[in-house]
Amino acid sequence: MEPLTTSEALEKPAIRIESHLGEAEERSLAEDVLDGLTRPFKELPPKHFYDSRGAELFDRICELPEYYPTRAERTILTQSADEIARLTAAVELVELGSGTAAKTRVLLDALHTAGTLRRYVPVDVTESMVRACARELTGEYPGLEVHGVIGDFERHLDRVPPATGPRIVAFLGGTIGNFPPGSRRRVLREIAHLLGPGDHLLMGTDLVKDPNVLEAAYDDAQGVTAEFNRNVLRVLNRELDADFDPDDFEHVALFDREHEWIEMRLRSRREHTTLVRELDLCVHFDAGEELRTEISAKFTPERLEGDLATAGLSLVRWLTDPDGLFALTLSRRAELS
Ligand code: SAH
Ligand code: AVI
Repeated sequence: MEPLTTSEALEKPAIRIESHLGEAEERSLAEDVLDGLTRPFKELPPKHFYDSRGAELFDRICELPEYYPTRAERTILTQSADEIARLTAAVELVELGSGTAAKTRVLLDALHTAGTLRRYVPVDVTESMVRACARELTGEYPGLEVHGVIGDFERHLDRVPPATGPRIVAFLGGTIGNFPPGSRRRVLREIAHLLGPGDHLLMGTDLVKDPNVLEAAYDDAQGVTAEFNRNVLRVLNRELDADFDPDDFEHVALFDREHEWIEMRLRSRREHTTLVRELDLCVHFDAGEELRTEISAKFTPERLEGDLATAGLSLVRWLTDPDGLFALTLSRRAELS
């Protein structure tokens, strides 16, 4: 059984927020930690980075000179938002992993100007982000309804409300790249099932480029990405009563040329054992042992089209920035086109 849904009308009737994170979410963290930290090669899924501190650190990453994806995607959106609004005639925008919805405003502006926009549906695991973004956007766009879904887009896509007209499902920032190839296929297939005949998926993906540029984007000079990476240990300390010392771990970011993805890891500076009290689990780290915390896949046009096709999606538009750093794709369910 899925956890109980708490649905509440907030201060403004235009806002509805539903939370699907409860005990099950705590269980998911516990299961991921138990599973991931007892493997021969230790690993944790990246969704646990994003408590409110992690979300703030991610926002700071987006402003860093080395982290080009946010700027490149914003450039594409600015160039193409009117065309996207015209092609989709969307009355609603569902956004997966919406965060602060900073770039989303470019799209909302275009849909608002086109006169079609009625509803925005942000879906994110970070509760504070969904609530703040609902408050801000209803203030910024008169008449806009916001139906926020606090949940995990790997488990709660069935909680996205039914469409009220043509819609765009946006999955921006390159977050699809944070899934390894097998899960990526599954997630894309599930997302494709949110699309009806008049709907479009708008997805951002980072492109393969010079490894030096890529590695700098994930290992910035100010050390913000390093703090973001170590933040997952603070989440474990708080949520599972663990006793990690984040300073025991060095931030590592490297481009895996074979798989064409960035890997972020935490490398233990010394041999030590950590206790995760909630799980009654002792975790031993050798000096130099690494824990993988994220992959961030970089795409070629061919690979991306292949992934879309496997999910039953057909490409409508391929959009990129003048430097060819990042891509936005607009696609539809092939069988419904
Ligand atoms: N779309 C924004 C934010 C990207 S950061 C942008 O382009 O800048 C990734 C976002 O996805 C974060 O807000 C994080 O909380 C959310 N997220 C990560 N894994 C998730 C999951 N499994 N379910 C729902 N949200 C998730
Ligand atoms: C959210 N995601 C697409 C970011 C990325 O680039 O893979 C997360 C991130 N990790 C380090 N910096 C940013």
